[in-house]
Amino acid sequence: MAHQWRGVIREYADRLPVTEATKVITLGEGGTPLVHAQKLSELTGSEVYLKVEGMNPTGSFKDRGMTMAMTAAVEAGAKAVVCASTGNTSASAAAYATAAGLKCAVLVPEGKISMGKLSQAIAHGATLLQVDGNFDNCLDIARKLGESYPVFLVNSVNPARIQGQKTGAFEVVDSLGDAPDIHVLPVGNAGNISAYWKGYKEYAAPFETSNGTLPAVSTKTPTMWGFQAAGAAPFVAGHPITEPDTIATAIRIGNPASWDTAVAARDESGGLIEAVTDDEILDAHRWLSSKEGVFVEPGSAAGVAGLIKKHAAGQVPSGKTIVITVTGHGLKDPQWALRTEDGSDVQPVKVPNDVVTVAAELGLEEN
Ligand code: AN7
Repeated sequence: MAHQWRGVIREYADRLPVTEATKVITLGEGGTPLVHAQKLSELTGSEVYLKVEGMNPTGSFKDRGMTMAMTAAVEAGAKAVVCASTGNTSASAAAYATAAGLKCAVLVPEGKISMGKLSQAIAHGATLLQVDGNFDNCLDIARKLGESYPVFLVNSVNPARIQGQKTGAFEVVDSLGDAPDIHVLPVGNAGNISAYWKGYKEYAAPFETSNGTLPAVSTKTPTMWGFQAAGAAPFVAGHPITEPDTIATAIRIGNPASWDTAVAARDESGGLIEAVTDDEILDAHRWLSSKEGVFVEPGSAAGVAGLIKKHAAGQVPSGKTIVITVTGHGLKDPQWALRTEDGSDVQPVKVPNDVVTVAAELGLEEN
């Protein structure tokens, strides 16, 4: 009988801090496609797969963590939740708060979040405040609200978020039959690289549950490769960046909350966190849409940009299995597809309502 996916909490309940009695808040997140990237595989000589997280209910990987955070908020008896966001967290929080029947407040940097994400938060009825500051300033305020006011913080500094997001690694292993050799992803606030590493480590060792010990699922853990936008690359600088700047607004973050766990993921896995320029990000964005058939938002293309850059430097091994998490949907921020490589706007060709002219415009000759 066909299996109906039940969302990440029910699918992976024995590996998450929930019980049978937990009232689960879910929109059916997870179970996203692992797509074989044909052209990236040809380029590198490795088998490259894309974990397409734009297929989550609100169009980004944030839903994996938000189902856990909102479930925890309800369990704690919260009436309202708050988050800071570059856009995707606010979209996800607003949707899951609606499902939970909770009030939701979101703090976003003024003018620096995409229209798609803004409209999601509004559509789901969140109170959206545009702060005169960047994401890091928003997160400071959100943390203080969570500490001193009756609102529940659902940013990834809440450990429930990381618990939910680790299921991305479980799904990759469940799809491939083992862990990949390299896992690549964009890095912003650094929750996701921390969560994947946690998931991979848990799957590679026996796991203690309240009902006994689960055997290891994978034989190994991957090397973690993270990529930041060059103008917002604190891990590359080795210190926070006060004025982060990149067109990839999702990852325009200068002071990542999950600093230590991200550094641990990098170092324990023998991996790296490097930077890619905005031009490299936009080239990778175009590569994914025009060569692989996968439409992502610019920030999501940072991992692919990193792989292409490392390949050009002769640093990508062949004959390996490489997974890249592409974190959010292209429809979140569609304007970037409407620019040509020289930066001008794409102008759709206008034609009269006439088949002969349309055929001529398409270069077709009548049979
Ligand atoms: C598409 O929504 O931080 O390194 O507030 O939206 O786990 O932060 C989003 C981050 C990558 C970086 N790709 O992940 C927010 C927010 C997309 C994102 C990241 C984000 P982390």
